Amino acid sequence: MASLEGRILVTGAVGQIGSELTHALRARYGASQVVAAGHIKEPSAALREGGPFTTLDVRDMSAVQRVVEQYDIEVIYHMAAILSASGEKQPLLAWDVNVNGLLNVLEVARLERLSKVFVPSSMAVYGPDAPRELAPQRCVLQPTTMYGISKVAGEAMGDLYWRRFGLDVRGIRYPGVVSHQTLPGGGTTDYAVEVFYAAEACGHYQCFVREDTVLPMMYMEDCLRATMELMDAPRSALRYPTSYNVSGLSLSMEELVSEIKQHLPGFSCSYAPDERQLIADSWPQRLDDAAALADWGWSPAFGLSELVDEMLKEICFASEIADCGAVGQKVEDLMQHPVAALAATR
Ligand code: AKB
Repeated sequence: MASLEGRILVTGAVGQIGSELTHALRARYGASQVVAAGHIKEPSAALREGGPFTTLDVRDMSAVQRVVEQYDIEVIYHMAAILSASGEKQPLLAWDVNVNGLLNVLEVARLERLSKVFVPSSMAVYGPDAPRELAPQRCVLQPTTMYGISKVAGEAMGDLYWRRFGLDVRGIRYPGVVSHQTLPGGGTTDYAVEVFYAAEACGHYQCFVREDTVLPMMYMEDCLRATMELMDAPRSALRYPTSYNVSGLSLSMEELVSEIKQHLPGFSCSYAPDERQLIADSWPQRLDDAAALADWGWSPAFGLSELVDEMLKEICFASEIADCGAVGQKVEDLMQHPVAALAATR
């Protein structure tokens, strides 16, 4: 088992990536070594009972400091954030959580002399003027969403804390992440997850972006591996420590639907684009991740058919063991989510 002197703190541990990252880190470092911090959303039993769990509002700097001292934290994975679609509805909240919350984490990490901080960025740092067909690692970043603006600020803050204080801050620009354990919430790329639950439970999905919308996506297993591989890499090898592009695959909704139909021939999808289409149209269709390959050996394992196979297998398995209740429950959760409700599955 890998070891660290202190413990790891995962903020946003009840979220889509945070929850699976917590499980992966607990498997690697030992359950008692990884503290999961959530805020409003209830944690699953596995998360709460699988190791230390605490409630934390990252906007409260003294609370962040208390948790870091109480649990003897050495490394933070700062996953707490407001995603793009929610951020457009509540831009001030998005700024407060994504920028002020991050500043609190960085400042506490500096004061408490932590060894590393992981700060996720996103393909949302690009705006409509960036090359859409293949967004380069480096270009002028002019996002048009509050979420994207907060992520550009986050990348720059991470760089500043390294240059000025020597704090080792690292980050990845995630594409849309597709997974089956914890639902995403409030993101633009959520449709690429919702479609699987709707396909299994109802045989139909009404999608909130057009069928020709192409965005970069990645399966959760690749996302977790990319995150841990970047954190393991020697700092001296990293030319863009806080902002690596990583790619998995790029696909249109049309392509995704046709791959799902290979498994579920009766599945149908209709399209009712809403305001999230504008966000999707402002993002690149593919990310150039040559720098991640060159600097720390990044290479994705999941293509479209592997991703669809795994998603349908896992969701189908969950529904079998829970007597068809689990998938229905996920669809109900989706319907209750204020943003996802706009794309109500039929
Ligand atoms: C979102 O859709 O907001 C996120 C992201 C791409 O950062 N999934």
